Amino acid sequence: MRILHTADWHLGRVFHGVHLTEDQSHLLEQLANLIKAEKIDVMLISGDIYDRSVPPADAVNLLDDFLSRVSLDCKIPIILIAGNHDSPDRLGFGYRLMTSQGVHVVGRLTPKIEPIIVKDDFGPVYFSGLPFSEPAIVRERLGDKKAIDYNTAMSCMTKAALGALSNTPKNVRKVILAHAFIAGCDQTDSERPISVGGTGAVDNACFNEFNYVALGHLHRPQAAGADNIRYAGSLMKYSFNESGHKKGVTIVELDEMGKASIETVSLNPKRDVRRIEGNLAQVLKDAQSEKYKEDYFMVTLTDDGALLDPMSKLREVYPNVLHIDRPFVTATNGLAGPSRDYKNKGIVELFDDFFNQVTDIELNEEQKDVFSDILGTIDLEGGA
Ligand SMILES: [Mn+2]
Repeated sequence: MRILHTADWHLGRVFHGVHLTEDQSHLLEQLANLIKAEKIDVMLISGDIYDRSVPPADAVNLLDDFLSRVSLDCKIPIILIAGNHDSPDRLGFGYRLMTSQGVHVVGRLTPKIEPIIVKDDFGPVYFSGLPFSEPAIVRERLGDKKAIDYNTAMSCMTKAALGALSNTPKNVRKVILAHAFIAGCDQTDSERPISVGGTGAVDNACFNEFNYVALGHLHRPQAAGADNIRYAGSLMKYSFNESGHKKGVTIVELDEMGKASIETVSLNPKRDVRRIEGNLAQVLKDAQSEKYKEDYFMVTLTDDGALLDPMSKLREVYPNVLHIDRPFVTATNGLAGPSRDYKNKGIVELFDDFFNQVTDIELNEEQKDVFSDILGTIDLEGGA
């Protein structure tokens, strides 16, 4: 059986003020073609389908178009679960109706975790979908008091999923979808922490009985302690710290014995997310040979002096510069006030103190002279 595993689409995401729906649509178009070309038998989406609990209409339309197209054209089952960004109830709207079309949406955690059965030439494969659920929800819905944190909550859910399979032969093939932070895995800047004030970490031992574990939540594609327990990673880069990631989807070939072979396939974004560094003049000059001008850029400017409207200058060559970082100009908030003896200091000395605070650089004698000269041309008393 050929399983396509993807996660963390975050449809409707806004990145530094830019709506990403067009970029996401471009990637889903490739994904739909890939499903056909790779003869995929079942598709899994492991949570964070939307970026917010109330997604914008464009994002809802995009998901609607994609699910309809893949379900009607390719006629393969699709299984999706809610992540910590999704509203379980809104995502789950109409799920009983869609199930008959092969689109299985698991929004809310239900007391019985019904498996979804997909057959191949070797027999059935049982898929269990665990929607993201806080420990209190797990205690309430599954009636299991042992769910006191995210780790024990996940154990309760996997136990319930296995319980629902108790009438099947012991070596039947099993796949599970979950949205969680597995201890020891790499985080990025674009995930919302699962738990406030705790780690929210889950031990992967609770997945031992499953042939493949399709995880969502972490945005870097990675194995979670074993080859068959994986994060597919996010659909695209959602922070500048992910500029070095290779985003895509995972294709899992599940053999007769339930052994999972993994292949990762990259997707080509409409606009990539890049970081460049240099002084303003150099960055503008290098832009002549830059092939990817339309990409989303973060520019780290190494200049230490004042720059007149660097954003406009950069956007003339890179229209999608979204963020400028000035590491050699320290933030102007949180300035320490003037020192105690400021009344005994001259204006040049006071400026030197201020300049030192915002740039970490001491004025040299030549700069002090220039400052004094300019000062001489200004009427500081404000007299008539
Ligand atoms: Mn996510």
